[in-house]
Amino acid sequence: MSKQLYKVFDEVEFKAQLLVKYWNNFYTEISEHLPDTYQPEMQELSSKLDEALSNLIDELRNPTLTLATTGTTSSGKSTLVNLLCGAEIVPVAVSEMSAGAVTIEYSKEKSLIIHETPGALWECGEWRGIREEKIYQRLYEAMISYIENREKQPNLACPQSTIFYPFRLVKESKLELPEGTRVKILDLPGLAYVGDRYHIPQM
Ligand SMILES: Nc1nc2c(ncn2[C@@H]2O[C@H](COP(=O)(O)OP(=O)(O)O)[C@@H](O)[C@H]2O)c(=O)[nH]1
Ligand SMILES: [Mg+2]
Repeated sequence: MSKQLYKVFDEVEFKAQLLVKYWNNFYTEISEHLPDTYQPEMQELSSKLDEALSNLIDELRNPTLTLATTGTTSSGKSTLVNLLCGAEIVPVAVSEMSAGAVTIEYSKEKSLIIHETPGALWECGEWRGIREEKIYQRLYEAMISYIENREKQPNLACPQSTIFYPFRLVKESKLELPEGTRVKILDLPGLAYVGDRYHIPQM
């Protein structure tokens, strides 16, 4: 499977390199006939194409596999994410708990980033080498603070966090992902739907 995938990726990369080569040839040729005033625009086009090519090559060599949770509030999304991580790092609760998206990216080193968001009343920042309990605690505090204040402060944006963690899904799996694949798990907040009498958020 991963060999076939590599072949497709190699072909796409080859075609993209070819396109850049055609452009460069065309650019050299047309430059001789165009007045100097066109040069800055042509150079800008060239550098944008180079940038797009390097982004494409980066994505092809390090593709991202993203797993995201979806479901009603309190349906067990965060519990499942913790199971896949092999640690209690995202807050779990009987009532509505998850507020804002938590992205967990596979990494050998552990760290937590709580991003600066409009009106944030909780501590934002980056903590490297952070322990599991501290990750849980910081996320818990941010989420509770958001849930308690969102009515009073209508411009309050929900917390956005990224955890870097050596999670079980990759460490102990036999997924045989292509080398260089980035793996992300997204723990998304659920929404109580109309008629769902069991999962009504506590306002
Ligand atoms: N009985 C039972 N309870 C569960 C299960 N999964 C999660 N829970 C509980 O359901 C509640 C909500 O779980 P949580 O993962 O926070 O749900 P989320 O809102 O979808 O993220 C928590 O009290 C969990 O302990 C399960 O498989 N069985
Ligand atoms: Mg949750």
